[in-house]
Amino acid sequence: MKVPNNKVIITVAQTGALVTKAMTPALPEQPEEITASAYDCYNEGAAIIHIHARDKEGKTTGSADVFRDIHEKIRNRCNAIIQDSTGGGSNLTIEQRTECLEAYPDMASLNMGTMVRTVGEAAGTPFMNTRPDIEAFVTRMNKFGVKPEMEVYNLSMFREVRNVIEKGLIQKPYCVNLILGMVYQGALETDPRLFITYLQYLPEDTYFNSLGVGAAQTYVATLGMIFGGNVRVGLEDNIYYRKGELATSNAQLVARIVRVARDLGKEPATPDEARQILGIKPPKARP
Ligand code: KMH
Ligand code: ZN
Repeated sequence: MKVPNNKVIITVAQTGALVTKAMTPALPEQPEEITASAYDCYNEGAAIIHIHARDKEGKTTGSADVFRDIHEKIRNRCNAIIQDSTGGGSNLTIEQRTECLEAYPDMASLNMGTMVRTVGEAAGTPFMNTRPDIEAFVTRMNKFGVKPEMEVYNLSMFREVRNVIEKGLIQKPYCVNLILGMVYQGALETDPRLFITYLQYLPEDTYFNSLGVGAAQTYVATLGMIFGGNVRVGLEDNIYYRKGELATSNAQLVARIVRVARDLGKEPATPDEARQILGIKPPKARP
């Protein structure tokens, strides 16, 4: 499904689980840093903030209290849509990965299959998302009124997308994030032919997001916009502005994709417009 009125919904993934301050000092880790960066990104045109939380030492945490703190701080500054990660990090159990839902985000990531990490500290560990896990995650999201964004890393994961739709576990319009380039975690490589193949497997009534990891970030986002989709950028997926030059902030990456969007004749959707397009209730309607 194409986003209406030549709009594009921009998600910024600011922190992630794998990037560290040693890799880039621009990484926001603590609630104050995440909030300040989110506000800058909102001002540049991001409508959705994808959130991973860290503890005081910078390690990935699933703590609902930390997520609650981040949500409150961001909601005090702006009305951006808050999307929590339930992917977590390799140190978190399945239960810990859904704790963030108790902090009532607007959306949450729903990873659509199991992969084995192949490089880095966590090499050899599985990123577990079995069918029963996925069904349990989405059931919990439904309980808290949280809209899932389905994270698809390869074509076999569409089987799980179909499964949650067929079982009525997920409501229209569906959101699917098409991921290319995270090869160490099972994603297809960055190749436009694979992106076009992805598009052919999307179920009806689905808005798609386009996510390229590493150097492919701007390229995949641009490709996605050409096909009428939404985009995700940010330091979680790519820490460079260009080859050999670190990005100075998440907002810098958002600003660049807004420029590309405008050159393609598109305007970034505001959070209210994005809520309307994706069928997400305003935060005031939440408990
Ligand atoms: N790391 C991204 C490629 C999640 O947090 O649950 C996908 C992601 C998933 O952001
Ligand atoms: Zn994430």
